Amino acid sequence: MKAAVVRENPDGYVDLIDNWEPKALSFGEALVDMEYVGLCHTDLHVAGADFGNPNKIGQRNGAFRRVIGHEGVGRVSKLAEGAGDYLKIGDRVSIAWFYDACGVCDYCVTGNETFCRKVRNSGYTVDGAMSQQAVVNAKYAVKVPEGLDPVEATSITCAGVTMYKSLKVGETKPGQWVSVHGAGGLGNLAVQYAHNVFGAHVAIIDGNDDKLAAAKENGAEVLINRKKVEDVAAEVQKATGGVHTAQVTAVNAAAFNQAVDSLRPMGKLVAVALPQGDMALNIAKTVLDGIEVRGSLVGTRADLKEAFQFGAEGKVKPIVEKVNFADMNEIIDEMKAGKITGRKVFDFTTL
Ligand code: 8ID
Ligand code: ZN
Repeated sequence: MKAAVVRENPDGYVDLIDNWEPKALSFGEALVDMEYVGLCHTDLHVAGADFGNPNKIGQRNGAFRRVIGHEGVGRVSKLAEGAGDYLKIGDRVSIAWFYDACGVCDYCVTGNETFCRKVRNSGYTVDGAMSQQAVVNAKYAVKVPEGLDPVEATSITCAGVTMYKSLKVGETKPGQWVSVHGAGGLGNLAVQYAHNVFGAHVAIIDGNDDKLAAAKENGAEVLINRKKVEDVAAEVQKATGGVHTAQVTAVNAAAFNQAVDSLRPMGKLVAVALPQGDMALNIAKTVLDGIEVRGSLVGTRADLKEAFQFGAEGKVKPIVEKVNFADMNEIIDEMKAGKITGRKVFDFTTL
């Protein structure tokens, strides 16, 4: 069957292969017939070995090649022993970056399971969703609610839950100002969750006017094209008086510095994007203004369930476009060039 795998010498692109087979099911696992899979910028990081070579992690034999993908939605087609307590045949489930964890460590039992030291990640440390079938751990595969479009659900599986969680991590309150640096797949959903779920005001920053226009339709009140202004942070400060929370989704270290300078005293920077490098943090400003910096990583099963529910209720509506599996490397190029508004979602139902 067809799958998109990381190249033998990872170069940021994928090989599309026809002869891939999912692993045999173990106790507690289920097989999923894939319907739709969105492409997240993290897939590009994985394919480029930005976090280490994924073909060498969890290696089973010499020919090992990792299947990418963690914005997957499909239907359960087979259950191993022990899986039927949690899923049944025909259930529509998601395949998210958070694949599973140990379930017993301090992180797992306190609702911080994504930080488990034994965590496994779809499309990185285990095979992901970009294949006609995929294996899930039935205890960990979050169901997609009835009433949520499966194509839209793919975007909530990573981009949506990530920003819903990071707005929680930023302790976003109604009426506060949130700046969203980067209006890509994550950024446009950050606008929707911030405005429609958390009741916040949103300032959005990107270099692409189409993405800013989409953000405006979704409720952003301050739009800043970073390529058309001299000082992004000064513009944010002028328009908002300084934001309470800055959400950084831009794959660009400079955006982190702009985000710090956009904060008001006691503001929180939430780091979400994963560019290579370090962020500069002026010590005096951090101390004198009581600045907080927090990292935020996807979401737990509970976060994803909640994030899906807001989608099912129509409070957030991902911007999605169905595309062909065969065009994946061209779409990777579009994402690298920052040309995608919302998400491109690969259609596995027509393969
Ligand atoms: O759990 C997590 N922390 C998590 C989850 C999912 C994704 C983290 N990520 C990471 C990805 O690995 C990636 O590094 O978040 C980052 C954004 O993912 P994405 O939204 O899927 O990428 P995208 O659709 O390509 O959007 C990136 C946007 O950043 C803009 C681009 O124009 C694009 O719209 N951008 C850039 I590049 N530099 C900018 C800047 N200086 C900028 N926008 C504002 N200021
Ligand atoms: Zn992702």
